Parts: sequence; C-alpha cells; structure tokens
Amino acid sequence: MTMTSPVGLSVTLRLRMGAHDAHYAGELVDGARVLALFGDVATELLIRLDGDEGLFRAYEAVEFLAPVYAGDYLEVRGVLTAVGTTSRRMDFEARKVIANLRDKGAAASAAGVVEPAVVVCRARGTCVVPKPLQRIQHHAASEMAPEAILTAALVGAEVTREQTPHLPITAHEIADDAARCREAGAAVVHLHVRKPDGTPSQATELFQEAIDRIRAKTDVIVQTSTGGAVGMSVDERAGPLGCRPEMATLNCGTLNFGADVFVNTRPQIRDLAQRIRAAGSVPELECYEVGHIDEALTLAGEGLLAPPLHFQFVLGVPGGIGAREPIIQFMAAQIPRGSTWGVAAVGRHQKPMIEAALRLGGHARVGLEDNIYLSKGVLAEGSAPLVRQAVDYARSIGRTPVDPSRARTLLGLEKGP
Ligand code: KMH
Ligand code: ZN
Repeated sequence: MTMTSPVGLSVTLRLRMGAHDAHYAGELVDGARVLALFGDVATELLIRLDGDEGLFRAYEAVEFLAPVYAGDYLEVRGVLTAVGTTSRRMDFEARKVIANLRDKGAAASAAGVVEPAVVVCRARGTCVVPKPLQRIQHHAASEMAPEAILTAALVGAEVTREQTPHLPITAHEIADDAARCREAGAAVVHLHVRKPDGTPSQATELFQEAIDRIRAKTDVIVQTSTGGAVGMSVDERAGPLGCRPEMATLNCGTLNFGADVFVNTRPQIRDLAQRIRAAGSVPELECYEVGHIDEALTLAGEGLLAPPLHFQFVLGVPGGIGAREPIIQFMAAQIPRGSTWGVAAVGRHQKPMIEAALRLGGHARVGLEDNIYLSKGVLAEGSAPLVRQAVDYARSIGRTPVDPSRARTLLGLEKGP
C-alpha cells in the first residue's frame, strides 16, 4: 500500500469529567457523554482528512466496559480504518487514566493515576463527507482501496501431524499447498521444510526440492526461513540461502519462545543479514518485540539493510509482545516512511490481529505455521482456507489483495523468481 494512505490516521483527546458531566446518582457519567467525545474525535479526523466536519452516520458496535465518574480523566482515541468515496470508518476507544479515589478514609480531593489505564468504552462507526464538501483531495482512488500483500506460512517448525493431519511435509505436499494458497489470494509463501519423518530441517537440498516444485506450479514469491527451529546454529539456519531465494526472514532479536529461548544474538543477526545480502535475497524483518524494530533500524544505520525495509510484527508468541491492536499501531508508528509492514499472530490471535493490521493499512500473514484453526475447534484444511478468510475480510474493508507480480513491485524484488 502507499505510505500516503490516510488509513491509520489517529487523533487523541484528553479531558477531565466534571460534576456537570455526572448525570446519574453517585456522580456517574452517562454513556452518551462518552459517545459525544467519540463524535468530537470523529469530527477532528474528518477535518484533518477532508477539511469538513462531516456527519456521523452509524455506530456498528458500542461496548461500555467500565463506569466513569466525575473527577475521572479520559483519554479518547479514534483511528481511521477505511476510506470509501464518501464514507470513513473509524475505531474508538476511551480509557480512564486518572480517577478520584472515592475512598471514605481519604480527602474528597484525593486522586491518582490509573495504571494500567482502564478501557471504559469501545466503538466502531462510520461517518460521511459528501463529495462536494471534501476540500482536501489527498486520497486518490488507488489510496482508497489500498493494496494488501497476503503471506501464507505453510509449514513452520513447530506444528506436528499429531496436531493437524493437514500439515504439508513432503516437497510435493508443500508445493500443492503453495499453489492452493496462491489461488486463494496469497502473494508470498513463507517456507520451512521438514525431513521425511516430519522433523524441521534447514537443509539446502530439501529447500531446493520444495522451491523447484513450487516453481513448477505457481509464480508465488518464496520467502525462506532463516529462523529454522529453536536450538539450530546460524550455519544450519542459513541453509536455505544456498537456494538464493527471493526473500528470507531476518529475526531481529532474542526472546522467550514458549518454554524455549529463540536465540538471535546481535552478532548472529548481523551475520545472517550479511548472508542474506550475499544470497541476493530481500530480508523480511521479524520483530517479536518493540526493541527488535530498533535493532533493525540500527542494522539499517550500519548499512547492513537497504531500504525499503519490510517489517513483520509477530504478535502473541508466549514470552513475546502481546496480540493487541494498540500494539500494532505503536509498532507501525516506529518504522521509517517508505517501509512496509505486516502482522503475523499466533493461535487464536491470528484472525483478530491480521484483521486489525488490514484495517490499519498493513499487510497480513496467515497459515498453519502460526495457527491451525479456521474457527474455534475447526482445523484449517491446509493454509489456503485461512488465506481465503483473510481475502474475504480484506475485500470487505476495501483492501485489494495483490498478485505476486504486483507484490514484487511493492516489495522492490527486482530479481524475480
Ligand atoms: N520457528 C521459529 C523458532 C522464521 O521463520 O524466520 C522461528 C521462525 C522464524 O519460524
Ligand atoms: Zn517461520
């Protein structure tokens, strides 16, 4: 997607609820007051986007989650999630950041910071600005339906056949799954391979066999893993680079990985970055923590990565950063202009987090490596059904999944397959 898209634009208000806001007994502030604040946030978003106050047309969902009292300070945030010809969709959240103590033993004026802040209300809504009233023309047609690159992570290193019979293991099975994912709308496959007994391997020959079979069937971009499985050496992990893949992952920091530790020391990251460059591959920067983004930026500063940078925010690994929408917003705000970013999330977090990423203007990764379920208790029959689900969602919010050729242009993959 273009970096000038207004999707992701956000505004924040912070204000104190006074006695005049407390409509009900016990100094309780009514929910309509919070909705009026969402209205003010929406109006500011519309003014910034269109140069007009616009109109609030409908709320799709409103949840009141905690009471608000006189003396509370609210932080009210709205983010633009989709832009149509005249419609503008937004997500809203109000959080209590300061509260009066209301403690019988304390002074009436006793108050404190609410840490962590409490979400008191969430909502989603749509506003409209009629065409003739739109005074700012910075959202061209191509930006109103921004393109989305969908990646399918087919295999991974951790999922087993015991967990799902649909995991592809042989090169033949992997290639068939890759072709089905491409057909469903994926532009990239993130690739791991397995030995015949199902254990993970980074052997060049096994990757070459899988890539050759994928190439015989489909034009999808192949992004090989250099993460491999926990415990592998850097030499072992670099095996797939012997195939000179179009893309390869670069894991940007160490983290707890469930009960294990996924070790990526700073020298190891630099070593792999150099090997990826030597293979003529374009790195995708796997960030499981905010600090990993900073490490990637440091690498770019050292000349080991060349822009445009491609970030993958990997959320919800037990021991890594959590899978929450504000985390995506924060991570996306850290990366340089001209970079691309996507989200992968583990297990039940996959669907809500890739949907949030698509709403916020990012790209998305699905697939059995991260999540084996299509819905609660229903195993996905390979990664293609998960891709199809992501495609349907992307289209429903005005995003257009791109084919591999367009993705090559967006990612700056000059080399081609
Ligand atoms: N299997 C994980 C330990 C990557 O492919 O670059 C690492 C991983 C990341 O899957
Ligand atoms: Zn992987």
